[in-house]
This record gives sequence, structure tokens and C-alpha cells, in this order.
Amino acid sequence: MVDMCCRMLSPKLLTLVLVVQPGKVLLGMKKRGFGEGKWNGFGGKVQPGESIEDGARRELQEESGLTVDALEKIGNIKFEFVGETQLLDVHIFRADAYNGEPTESEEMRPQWFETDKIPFNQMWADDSLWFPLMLQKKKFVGYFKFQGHEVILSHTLEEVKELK
Ligand code: 6U4
Repeated sequence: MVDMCCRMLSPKLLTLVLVVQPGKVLLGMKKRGFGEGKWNGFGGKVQPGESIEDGARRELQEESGLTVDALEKIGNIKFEFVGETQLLDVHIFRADAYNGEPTESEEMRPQWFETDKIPFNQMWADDSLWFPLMLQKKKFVGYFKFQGHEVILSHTLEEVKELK
């Protein structure tokens, strides 16, 4: 019981970075692990002792080869997967400038997509709901309850002025 309570109380901190250029966004095809086979932003687990933003920079560099100066905090979504006790607490960032060239890594194959041709049918189901906000630089918070990896049972999503 104790374990159950405390795993529920300490969600897993994850990052997600979208690199945006005029009219296009960089996504990566996840080659392994959680979300394998889906296009997504770059990110992963925040390590002990690391700030969330530093974790976001590190994962972006490891997975895409890009470095960024400024990362804008743009969203926070918590995900529940039915049958799993731990919530995922995903901190979403947008970068409008970057250094380097997108390079394939063991985890991700990067590719630019025009913003009117984003492959939502090969992405997490929540993405089609919040990408429009992200592309308009609107900040948002949300909660999604998933059954398996494809079906959203319920969700909330709201625009906010500031993220905590
Ligand atoms: P390793 O370190 O290989 O065990 P892995 O299990 O592959 O990690 P990781 O660290 O890549 O997972 O983190 C999962 C990534 O997927 C994070 O960037 C957050 C993102 N993510 C998880 N659920 C998502 C969802 N519903 N919608 C979305 N991104 C999601 O857009």
C-alpha cells in the first residue's frame, strides 16, 4: 500500500522539445522504447540533480544532435495510463532557433514536417489537440487518461497565461 501511494504521488518527470521554424516543425521517429513507431518531439526522463530545462536540452542534443540557446516553456501535460500507477508529468518546450544539423541517433530519426502536414495519425493521440496551441505559441496545461497507447478515455486541456 505504501509503495502504491508514493508512486502515485511522485510522477515521472519527462521532457518534450519541439523545434519550430517558419512553416515547419522537427519531429523524430521513435526507434525504440516508450512510444516506439510514433513521430514525436525529442525528450526523455529528467535525471536526479538536473533541472527540467537542462534535462530537455540534454535529451534534445542526445536524440537529434541539436543544441539550443533559448527554450520556451510552453506546456505541461500529465498522463495516466489505465492499469499503471505512475503518472507521467511531461514538460513541453518550444525552440525557435537551434545550432547544428538534425542527425539520426539510436533513439530517433529526425525529419522536418510542414505545419499543415504533421503526421498526427502516426503520433500520440493527444498531439493533434495541443499542437495547434503550441504552434501559435499559446501556453497550456492538460491531463489525459489513456487506455493502452492509442485511446484517450478522458482529458482536460486549457490555455494558461503562465506556467508554474
Ligand atoms: P529510455 O531512457 O530509453 O528507457 P524511454 O522509455 O524510451 O526511455 P523516454 O525517456 O524517451 O522513454 O521518454 C518518453 C518520451 O515520450 C518523452 O519525451 C515524453 C514523451 N511522451 C510520453 N507520452 C506522450 C504522449 N502521450 N504524447 C506525447 N509525448 C509523450 O506527445
